[in-house]
Amino acid sequence: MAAAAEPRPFTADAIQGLLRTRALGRELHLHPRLASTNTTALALAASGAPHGTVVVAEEQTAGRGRLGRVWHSPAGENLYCSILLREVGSGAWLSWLPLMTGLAVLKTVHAAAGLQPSLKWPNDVFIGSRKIAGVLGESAGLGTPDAVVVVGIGLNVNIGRESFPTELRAIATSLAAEAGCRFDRAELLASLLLELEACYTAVTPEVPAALREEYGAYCSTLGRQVRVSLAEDRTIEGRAEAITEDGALRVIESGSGRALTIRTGDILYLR
Ligand code: BT5
Repeated sequence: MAAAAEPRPFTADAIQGLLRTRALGRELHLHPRLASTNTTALALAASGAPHGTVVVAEEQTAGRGRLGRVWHSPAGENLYCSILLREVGSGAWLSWLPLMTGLAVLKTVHAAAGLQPSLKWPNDVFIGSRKIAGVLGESAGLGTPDAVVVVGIGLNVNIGRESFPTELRAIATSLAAEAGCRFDRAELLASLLLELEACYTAVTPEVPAALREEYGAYCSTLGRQVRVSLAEDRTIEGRAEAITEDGALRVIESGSGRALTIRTGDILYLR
């Protein structure tokens, strides 16, 4: 469906003309260049922007990953967007939000290009052993009536594999690199927002078992031998066994056989 040279310009009007969502993207800001769409979305949240506001940039000069890492964000080729959510649940809703976001990105990539992506817990989207998309969730005022969550998504769309910087060339990919053709970013973003809205609505107020199972079916982490980097340079190794009801990863530690519940950590696949 979206596998064509960009037939339409990537503008706010073009994106909104394709939208079929209730709230997501009804207010949409598209900038030629931003430091980080997450930063701009958090600032908009502080000045009262409504639920569902979407911030998009053609280029990011300080695109952020987790833990201070950098998200490579060159101009004109990819999607960098942040979604501001005010209809924020608590507990399991919050902890499943990043996982559901990864699932929505995976479904969008699959529908657009017929590719078979997988999820690396909690929310990285991979094609084979290469990362095609990442998610960064940030929040403000949780537990207050002004609670807001900003979900940032970086999806590599039309960037050629040779255009990645050397350190990413072997570990990153894009829709175009995998499918051999260019994609219409306006159409992709409209599809992504619809998929996200469906996922977010489905997990309110509880995360349905069917969605948890669907996530598990796509999650390449389960059953793997992994090394988990935790806070303060601590690591553990074991077998990733399950996703818990609140979205954490259960790992059976090698040697001790203890069941550990990982809520935040970096996962390395050992085999
Ligand atoms: C992530 O971090 O995967 C979250 C990335 C979120 C980016 C979006 S773009 C819109 C919004 N605004 C922002 O400022 N951020 C969000 P993490 O799991 O920490 O992965 C970062 C690592 O992925 C880096 O250290 C690189 O190894 C790799 N990486 C960086 N840029 C990449 C890219 N474009 N494609 C694939 N891998 C990349």
